[in-house]
Amino acid sequence: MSDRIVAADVVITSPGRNYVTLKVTTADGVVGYGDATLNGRELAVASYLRDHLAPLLVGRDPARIEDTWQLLYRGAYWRRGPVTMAAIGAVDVALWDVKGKTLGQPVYQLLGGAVRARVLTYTHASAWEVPALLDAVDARLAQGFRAVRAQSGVPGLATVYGLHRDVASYEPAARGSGLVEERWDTSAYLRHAPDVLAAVREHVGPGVHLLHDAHHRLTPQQAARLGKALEPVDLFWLEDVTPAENQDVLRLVRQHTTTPLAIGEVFTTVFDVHHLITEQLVDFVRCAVVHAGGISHLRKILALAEVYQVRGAPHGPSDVSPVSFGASVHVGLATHNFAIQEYMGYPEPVHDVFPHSWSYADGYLHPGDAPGIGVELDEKLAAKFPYEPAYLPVARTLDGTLTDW
Ligand code: GCO
Ligand code: MG
Repeated sequence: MSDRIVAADVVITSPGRNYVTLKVTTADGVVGYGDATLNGRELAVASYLRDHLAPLLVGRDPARIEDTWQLLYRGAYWRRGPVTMAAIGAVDVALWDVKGKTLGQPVYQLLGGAVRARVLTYTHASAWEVPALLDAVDARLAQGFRAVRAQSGVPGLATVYGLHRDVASYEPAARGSGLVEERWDTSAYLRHAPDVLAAVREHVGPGVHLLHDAHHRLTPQQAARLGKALEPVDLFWLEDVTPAENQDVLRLVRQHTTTPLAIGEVFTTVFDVHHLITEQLVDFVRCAVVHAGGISHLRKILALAEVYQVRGAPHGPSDVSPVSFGASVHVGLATHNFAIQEYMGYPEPVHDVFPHSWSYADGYLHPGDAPGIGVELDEKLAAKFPYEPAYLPVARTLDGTLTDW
C-alpha cells in the first residue's frame, strides 16, 4: 500500500463536556478518528498527541496498526499510564477507522465478525432518596434497559459523588477551574446501601440486572461485608470496591462473598489487570478502549480474560466520547467474552458534534454497518464549543482527611 498519513490533528471540543479527538488524514483523503479524552486531564493528552506523536505518524503507512502501536508503546521508553495509553488508544482507533473505511467494512467485520446479534448495555439510575431512585429506575426500564446501575444519597452526608440532590442526572465533572470538595463517610454509606439496593430489587423483581458502583472507597473488610450483605439482592456486579492497585486484598473479599466483582476502569494495560484476571479476583474487567491503548490492546486484555472466564464490560460514562464508545461496541459485537457495555448517555449536542452509526434500541447496542468505526466529527459545530476546564470532585472524610476518589 502506498498510502501514507499526511496529517494528524487534534480537535478539542466541549459540547456539554470536554472531548479530545485525534483526526488522522491519509494521502488518499481517508480520515480516521480516535478518542483521547482523559477526564480532567484532557490537555495533557492533547499535548502528548500534538507534540510527540503527530510528528511520528506523518509519513507512516496507516495500514500498519499493530506496528504503529508497538512503536508508540515500546519506542517511548516510558510505558503505561493513562496519558500515554489514551494517546496510543486514539491513534489505534483512528487507524482501525482508516482501515475500515479503506476496505469498505465496519470494524467489527475486521475483528472476525459478529458473535452476537447485539450488545447488552446498562445505564445509570441515580437519585438522593429511595422513592426518587425507584422512579429513576422505572424511567430507565421504560426506555427498554434490562440492566441498571443504581446509586443513591447517604443520610447524614450533604453530598455524594456523582449525585445531585434535585436533578436525576449524573455528571460528576464540575465546570470551572476550582476544586470541589465533598465529604465522605464510609460507615454511613455501609449502613444505608444494602437497604437501598434491597428496595430496588424488591421494586423491579428478579428479571432486571442491577449493578452498583462503590467508587474505590472501601477497605477489604468493608468490601467483603458489603458483598455479603448484598448477596440476596443478586447484583449483576458490585464495582470498584477497593482502590485496586493492591490486588491481593481482593482475595479476602472473594473468600467472603459470591457477589460478582467488576474492576478496571482506571487501569490502562494488560500488565495492570493480568493479576486480577489470572487469579480470578474479578468477574468483569472494565478497561475502556480509550484508556487502555485502543481496540488492539483491549482485545489482548479480553483474550487473556477469556482463558479465565472473566468477561469484558468496558467503562462507558459520558467522558468516553462517542468515537471510543462506537469502537467499544464493535469490540463487543465481535468478542465472545464481552458481557455488557456501560451506556451513560451524552448531553444532547454531543450526538450532533459526533454523528454516529452506533445505535441503542430496547436495552441493546449495535455499532452499525458504516465502514470503519462509523463515528464522524462535525468540526464546524465542534468549534462552537470551546474547551472549558472541568474537574472531578475530591473527597475528604468527616475529619478532613483526603480519601479515595
Ligand atoms: C463509571 C465511572 C464513572 C466515573 C467517571 C470518571 O462507572 O461510569 O465510575 O462513574 O465517575 O468516568 O471519569
Ligand atoms: Mg465506575
